[in-house]
Amino acid sequence: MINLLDHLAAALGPGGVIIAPEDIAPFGTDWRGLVSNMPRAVLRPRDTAGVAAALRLCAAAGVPVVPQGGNTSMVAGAVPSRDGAELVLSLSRMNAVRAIDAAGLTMEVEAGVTLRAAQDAARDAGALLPLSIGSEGSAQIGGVISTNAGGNNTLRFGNARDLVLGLEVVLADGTIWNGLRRLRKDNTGYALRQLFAGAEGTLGIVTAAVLRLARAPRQRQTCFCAIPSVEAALDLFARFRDEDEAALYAFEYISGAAMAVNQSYMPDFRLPLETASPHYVLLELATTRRRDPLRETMEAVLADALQAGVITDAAIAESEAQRAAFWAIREHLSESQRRAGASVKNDVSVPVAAVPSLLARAAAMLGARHPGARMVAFGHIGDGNIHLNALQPEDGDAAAFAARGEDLMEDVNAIVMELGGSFSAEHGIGQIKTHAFGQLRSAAEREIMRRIRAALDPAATLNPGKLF
Ligand code: 2HG
Ligand code: ZN
Repeated sequence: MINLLDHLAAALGPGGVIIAPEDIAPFGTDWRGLVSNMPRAVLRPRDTAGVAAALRLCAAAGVPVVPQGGNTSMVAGAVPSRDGAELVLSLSRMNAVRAIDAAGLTMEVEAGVTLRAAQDAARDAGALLPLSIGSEGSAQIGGVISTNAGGNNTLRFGNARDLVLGLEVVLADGTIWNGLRRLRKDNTGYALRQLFAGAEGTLGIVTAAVLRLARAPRQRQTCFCAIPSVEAALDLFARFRDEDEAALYAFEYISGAAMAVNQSYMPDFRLPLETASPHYVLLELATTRRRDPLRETMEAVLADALQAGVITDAAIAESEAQRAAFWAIREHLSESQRRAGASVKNDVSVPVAAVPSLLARAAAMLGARHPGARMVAFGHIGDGNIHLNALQPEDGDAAAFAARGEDLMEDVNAIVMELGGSFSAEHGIGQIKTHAFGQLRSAAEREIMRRIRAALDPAATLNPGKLF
C-alpha cells in the first residue's frame, strides 16, 4: 500500500493524496452517521486523466476505490464498506462548469460541481436545471447521476437519468469513455449513459456530464395547503393535473407528524397556516408562458377544493422570500428527523392510487409490531414516492430502536411489495439496503446485474459492498 500511495501521489500531484487521519476521517462517515469506516487514504484528482491514472494503479494493486461526491447518500453509498482497506476518490476538485448552450438548452459540467452551483449557472444563463433535492447545496453532479437522484421536480421533468444527454466515465481499469454528446437523438447501440446513471459507482466513475436544461419559468405560484386526509391530497393532485398538467412542477406531501418534528427541532421554519392539520401539501405551478393567468388558475382550483372539503386551508406565497420559506420547511424535514434521534428510512414507492392504502397499512403495522415507533411520512406523493420514515419512541433508547431497524424495514417492505411497489424509490441501495435487494429482487434480475458488473469491473475494485 505504501508503494501504491507513492505512485498515486506522483500521478495526482500536490494535494492529490491525503493520508492524515484527522483529514480523512470525515470521508469515512456518512452524513446520517450510520456507517463509519476509515479510508486508507483519500484521492483528489484534478481532472479526468488523474482519475484514470488513479484507477489504473488501484486496479493493478487490487485496492478498492470508493467514489465520493458530496457524501449525502441516504444509504451510505459513498463511504467505505470495510475499515482501513479502501481508498476514497473524491471528485470535489473537478468542479468546473465547462459550457452552457442556452439556445440548445444543455450544460456540460464536471462531476464535482454541486447541484446548486449547476442550478445557479443554468439560471445565470437564463435556463433551468430542473432537478431539486434537499441536499443540493452539498450533493455533487457525479453522485446525483450515479444515484439517479429524484426530488421535487421529478413529477414534471423526470429523475436525474432523464436529464443526462451525455457522460464521461472512467472504468475500473482506467479506460476513459468520452460520451459527452449533447444530442437529443442518438440511437447508436446500447445507451451507455443510462447504464452508468444509477449504477452507484459500481460500473465506472462519472467524471463529467452533459445535462438537459429547460427554459426558465416566467411565473411561479407556490402554495402550502392543509388537507384533511391522504385521499384528499390525491384528489387535489388530480384537480391540478386536470387543470394544467404541464404547469404542475411539484406536489409534495408532508404528514402532520413530520411537520411536528420540524416544529420541535427546527422552530425557525414555522407553519405558514393558522392551525395545525393532520396532513399538508406543498405544491408549485410554473410556466414559461408570459400571459398565462397562473395565479388565477391556482386560486380557482384551491377555491373549488376548499368548497369540496378537499383542503381546509391554504397559503399562497406572496413573495420570493415567502416561497423560499415554504420550501425551507420541506427541505429541512430530513435534518429535523436526524436531530430527533434514531430513525429507519423507508424510501418507498407504490402506484400513486395506492398511497393512502400504503400509509394506512403501515400505520396499523407499526402500531401492532413496533409499538412506540413514530411514523413520520412525507415525500413526492405525485410520484407515489413516500419517505415512510419511522422515528424512535420519544423517550426510548436510540440504539435499541436502530437494532430493530432491519425488522421494521422488512415489515414495511412486505406491505410495499403487496401493493406492487419498490423498496427503494430514489435513494438507491448503498450498503443499507443490500439485504432487501437480495431478498426482494429476483434471482434473474440480480444475476443480470452481477454479470454486467463483473464484465466492467472484473477485479471488483469499484465501490465494493454496495448494491450486492
Ligand atoms: C427528500 O425527499 C429526501 O427530502 C430525503 O429524499 C428523504 O430523509 C428522507 O427520508
Ligand atoms: Zn425524496
